Amino acid sequence: MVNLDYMIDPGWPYLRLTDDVQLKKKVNKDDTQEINPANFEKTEDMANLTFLNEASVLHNLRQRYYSMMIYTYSGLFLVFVNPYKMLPIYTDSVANMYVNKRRAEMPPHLFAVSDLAYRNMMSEKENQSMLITGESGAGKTENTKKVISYFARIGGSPKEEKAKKSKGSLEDQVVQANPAIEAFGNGATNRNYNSSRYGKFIRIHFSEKGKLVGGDIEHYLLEKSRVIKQAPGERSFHIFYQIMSNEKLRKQFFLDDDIRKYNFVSQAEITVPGMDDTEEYGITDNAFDIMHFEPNEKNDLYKICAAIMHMGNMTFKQKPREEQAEADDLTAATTASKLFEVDMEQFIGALLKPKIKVGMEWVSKGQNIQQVEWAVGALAKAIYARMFGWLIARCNKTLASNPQDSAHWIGVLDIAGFEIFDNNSFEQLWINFVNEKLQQYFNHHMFVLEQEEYKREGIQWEFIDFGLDLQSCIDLIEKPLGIVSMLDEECIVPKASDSSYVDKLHTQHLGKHPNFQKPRPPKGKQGPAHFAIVHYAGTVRYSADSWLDKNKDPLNDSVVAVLKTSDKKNVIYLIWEDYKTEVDREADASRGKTTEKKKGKSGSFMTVSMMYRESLNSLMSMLHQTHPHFIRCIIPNEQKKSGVIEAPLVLNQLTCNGVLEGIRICRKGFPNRMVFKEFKYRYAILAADEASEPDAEAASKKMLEKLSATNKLQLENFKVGSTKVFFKAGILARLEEMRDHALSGIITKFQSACRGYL
Ligand code: AOV
Ligand code: MG
Repeated sequence: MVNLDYMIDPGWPYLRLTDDVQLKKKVNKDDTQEINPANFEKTEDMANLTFLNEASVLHNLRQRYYSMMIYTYSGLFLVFVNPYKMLPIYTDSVANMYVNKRRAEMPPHLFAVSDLAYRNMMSEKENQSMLITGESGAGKTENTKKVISYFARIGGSPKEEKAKKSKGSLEDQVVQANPAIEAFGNGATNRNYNSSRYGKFIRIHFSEKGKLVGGDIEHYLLEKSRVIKQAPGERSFHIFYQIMSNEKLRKQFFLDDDIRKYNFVSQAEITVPGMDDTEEYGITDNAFDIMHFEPNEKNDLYKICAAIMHMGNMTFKQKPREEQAEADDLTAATTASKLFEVDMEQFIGALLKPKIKVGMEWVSKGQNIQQVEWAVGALAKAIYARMFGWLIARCNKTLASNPQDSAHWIGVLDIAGFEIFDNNSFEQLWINFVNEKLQQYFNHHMFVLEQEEYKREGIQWEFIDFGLDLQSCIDLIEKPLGIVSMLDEECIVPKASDSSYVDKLHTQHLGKHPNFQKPRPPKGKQGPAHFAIVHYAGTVRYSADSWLDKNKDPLNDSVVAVLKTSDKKNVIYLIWEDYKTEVDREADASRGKTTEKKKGKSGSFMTVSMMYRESLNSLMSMLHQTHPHFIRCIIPNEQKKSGVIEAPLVLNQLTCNGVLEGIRICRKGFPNRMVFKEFKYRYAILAADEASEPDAEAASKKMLEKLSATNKLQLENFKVGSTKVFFKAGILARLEEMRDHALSGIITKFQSACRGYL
């Protein structure tokens, strides 16, 4: 007896059989799905599959992946499965092959979609967007880089060839902004050694003639907690280790040779397999040169990182019998202040006794040791996040195009996909909300296109906007009295807590809103949760612990005021330039200026949610001005191994990334289409007399009449347009079967005729 278990993918009931073994297993009929006819094997576009089901999609992607065909279309989606090995498919010569080609002319490829976007932009005079999503490690960032290089190439002018050699052509800069930003925005996680800890939208601007004229970058949701805390097996942002690999910088910034001395950045890993920090430092530094950063600007960025490392070593102790902390050892604080070019006494004083306004009076507020340590962490994170924002703005300055030159743009969105973890918090709510919105955008876009196609073909068929399917979940999150607004409200209620917030949510929505549920009890490694939201991709359990703090994200204004005493040329000053401390606001008010910073309802500052919402709204309104293209990246296994597909992992992603949702809405209409000519030739054998009519349209109509009159094809299963026939999912397979049957009948007849003749 052969043990067959090892041949079965864990994704049962989707079995994988080896050629020489016939595996028989009893399964429930409901657990099975129909197989497509053989001519659909490894199909390039899964929308053509006549049976559009999960098993077929998985099977098709898997079979193609085994042949390293890593790109596959699924209707409007381009699906990518991470090959985890370098394939020679991104070379200049391959890129050239895709220039000016229609989708059907070449195998599915990222370049095909990129070229389509460029051509659309030129012909429709419309902005374009490429939406690249997927789980961590799926390949979003690598694909983004390839897209940007493709656009830089086709938009680059030959005149720039010379400039290119001399460093710093626009084409180079558009590409080189990435390594500069990645050093500060990426870090090693267990899932991905080069994980982007932020989302980005890069716009490439083109002139009327399609020439590259500039670019700009917007960033979202930087995971700043990584600056002070790393999970086991992970590292902080790459730049810290790059700085530590360079002796000159270590000396200049008073850093010890041993990185383990720096608490903030050495809680877990300090090296990454296959990554040479010295070499990476060279790449980062060179990218800054290409981006035309001044030597003092890039030096300041490194310096701030070093100061943050020193800040992590500041130690405090509790004063005996007092609720007040004091400095323990001042070495680290002295070095950090020196690097920030601020007065150490003021710096430490602001941390220990921040000034706050009580009524009309400014008073010093005592802080205990936990409060001070917390404030140092919050400050380190805020400095890093603001520095990151400044760095991107600085890149944008270099990439800026002359507004008159820019006619259109193509935006590339590289943003984390839907997340369902064992523990889901505020961060996951936002990621999932963004994805819910993006999926709605996709559904709506598909609806519009379908309607247009049906109209063009003169077919009567009323769809309901597929985008509305997601509206109720979106409302639950964003409407007044929704999850986010109630959180914002709770942040200004005195004595409010995470649990008072949860209570209010329950009272408001439990049993009343279909997308709001009591969480199921934790399973396996799951932690406790307070509520669950039914997203399109699945039901997610959320814990509301620390949400009030995460949303308020309080910062010690007094210490910011001290940082703002640094020289106005220093980056540490520049990153705070537009931040209004309470003192600044008071000074502005007395000068009669209204503060620039927007205020919340009660006059408090913007919450984190308010800022996120603003940037999400601006992203969505930009996307709505574009013709979108959707790329879905899939991680095939969790071991970073090439050629291995873990079926449940892939299936789960197909659900979360909307590929199956796309198929679901496809099935509502008539997803398989065939132009009259093709229909006539392929199925002539089923209605030979009718097919003899020379005109393809007339012949097709007659054939269809005959097929439905003989009950071989039901009227509700097809529609006749002005150039093609539309079929419900599964109908083509039936026609194929009939065709096979008819063909084998002919062959049998022919064979017996031959035999008789012999
Ligand atoms: P991500 O952007 O989707 O994750 P990356 O683009 O960083 O993922 O890809 C992760 C790793 O997969 C890369 O470092 C490569 O080793 C490999 N990889 C990705 N694309 C390709 C490709 N086209 N060819 C070969 N290898 C590839 V994250 O930013 O973590 O959400 O947060
Ligand atoms: Mg990434």
